[in-house]
Amino acid sequence: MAIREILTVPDPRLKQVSKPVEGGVTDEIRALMDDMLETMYDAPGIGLAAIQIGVPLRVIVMDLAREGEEPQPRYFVNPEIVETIEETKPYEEGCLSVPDIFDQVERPARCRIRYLDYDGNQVDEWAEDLYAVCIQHEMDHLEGTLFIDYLSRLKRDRAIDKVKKAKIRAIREDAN
Ligand code: GNR
Ligand code: NI
Repeated sequence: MAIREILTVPDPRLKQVSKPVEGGVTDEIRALMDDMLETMYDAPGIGLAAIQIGVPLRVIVMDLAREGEEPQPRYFVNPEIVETIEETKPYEEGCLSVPDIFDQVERPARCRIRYLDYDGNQVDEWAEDLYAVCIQHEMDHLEGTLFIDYLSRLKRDRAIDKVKKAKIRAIREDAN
């Protein structure tokens, strides 16, 4: 297992549409998911899409357990949202690819998802609460969409500028 570098805006790779995994959940895909989970825990974050470490495949990992709780790693290969309810809910979102920026995003409150798990078994289930927020946020990454794309252009441009400036500052401090 290895911790990989997380891409941040405005890296153009984050805008790519990720490709479906062909040939099922192989050991190679499991190794990718192991690296993603380790990278996510290290960050730390509650979800991670493969494109965030530069791999344009439809693979997601997640763990919604709170600090002190037993870890609950979840793995999603070729996930699809097959149904959503009309009711929407706002949630204060953040993203490891847009570090230290948080804002409200409104999304369907529940969605039904279908995916292959770590063992390659197909799962079909409803997601609600934080699970619904996070899976929709991660599915957006697979389409090259970030949560800041739902904000006004002014807010989005400011967010990207802040991340760019923080990166420059970090590099400077590293040199000292
Ligand atoms: O760690 C994360 N927290 C979070 C908080 C609210 C809504 C979505 C998320 S996902 C984010 C990790 C991430 O960037 N996943 O793509
Ligand atoms: Ni994200």
